[in-house]
Amino acid sequence: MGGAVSDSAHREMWEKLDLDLNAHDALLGVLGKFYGDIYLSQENRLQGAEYLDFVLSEIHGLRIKELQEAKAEGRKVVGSFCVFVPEEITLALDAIHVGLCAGAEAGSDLAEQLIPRNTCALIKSFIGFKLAKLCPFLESSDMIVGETTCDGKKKAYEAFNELVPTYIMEVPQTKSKAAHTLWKSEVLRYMAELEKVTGRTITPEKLKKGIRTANAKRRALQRLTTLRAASPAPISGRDALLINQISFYDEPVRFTAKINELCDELENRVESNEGIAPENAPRLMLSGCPMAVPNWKLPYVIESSGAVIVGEESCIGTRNTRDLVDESGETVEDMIDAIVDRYMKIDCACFTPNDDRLENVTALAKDIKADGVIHYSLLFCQPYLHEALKVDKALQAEGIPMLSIETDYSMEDVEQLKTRIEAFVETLE
Ligand code: BJ8
Repeated sequence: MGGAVSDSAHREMWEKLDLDLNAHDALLGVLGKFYGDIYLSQENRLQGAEYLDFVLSEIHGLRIKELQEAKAEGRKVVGSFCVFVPEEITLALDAIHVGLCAGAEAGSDLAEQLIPRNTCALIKSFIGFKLAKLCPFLESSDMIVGETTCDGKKKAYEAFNELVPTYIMEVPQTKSKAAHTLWKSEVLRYMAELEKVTGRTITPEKLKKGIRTANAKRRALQRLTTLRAASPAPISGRDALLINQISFYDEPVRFTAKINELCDELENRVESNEGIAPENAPRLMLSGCPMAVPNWKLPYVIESSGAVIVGEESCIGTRNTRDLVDESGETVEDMIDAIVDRYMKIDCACFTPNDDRLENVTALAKDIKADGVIHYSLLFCQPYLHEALKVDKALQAEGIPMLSIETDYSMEDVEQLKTRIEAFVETLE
């Protein structure tokens, strides 16, 4: 990230996007240092990690330049905060789909002027990034899509909409038949709106291609999940999380090819029994809220305690990659139905009841041979805090120990987290 700061062409681009250059320089400086300490300091990393380092170093540089070039050619950029926004449709309309969730504290104090203090760090962060003029993805977006998931987000979008027009998708709260019908109408409404924004029309061919591109990306990430079941673990949890995070920013076809290459390398490692951590290192699974870039605090603390993370049950993890869209549909109607079915399987804690998640968490923990689970909730996140209790019970029934962590983006609790995690890891050894 440090390299991008010195590039004058990038600075000009950021200026055009009306970023606050000084604040942005400071952010990139801090992130560069953070990345160096957490990522570049790892030993025995994969060669394929060069791709991850490059994407991260240019995430506000070359990738934003690519977005500007695409926009100059008439393509549109859609920014979203939730994995419920159907990427297949965005791709079918030749638009670019990017994630806008933010994982840094910068700007959070400004956000507190618009939303209550006891709001989760993820929400404060995206509002703060807008107010502090720090996010080039947000400033490049032609359409920003919010959604009715948790109460915190729903109400925050009302405030956010005053800063920047925000299109809201109504995500149902149950998995009933009526909810399914509502979601289908919302998917169709999104499609119609994006057709207007892009000036293009959906065709069966384009939608099929969009479905295949999104599925291929998910398949590459599924491959990664499967390879991590090997013992010793062939890749660190930090790098695997980074791969999932990058999946929200990079061009999907390039990303898929690079991750498949990286998985080839992992396969060789697994075959030669080579691991990133010793074979007897406790294997932990993370479960809970999504971890947006650059929220690497907890994985770093966990992996510094001698454990290795072998899976993430979150929207920046398997919750977003587990299910594919059926590819057999030939008409737009059939394909939309397949998209609706796939998205209704997402087991976000905003649904009630949400028993599927309990089954999915225990199944994943067993599949990837986790010795224990760390449940991660952001402070003030009601949906995941409630479910932490249920997940604990479900895991206990399977004899899998769980530690529940509640934290935010600040570094103040690092020592306290270390103590708790080290004690948990010791019980697993
Ligand atoms: S589908 S998990 S991406 S809503 S952490 S903002 S829930 S108070 S992020 Fe999510 Fe979509 Fe669900 Fe996934 Fe609210 Fe909790 Fe904050 Fe959260």
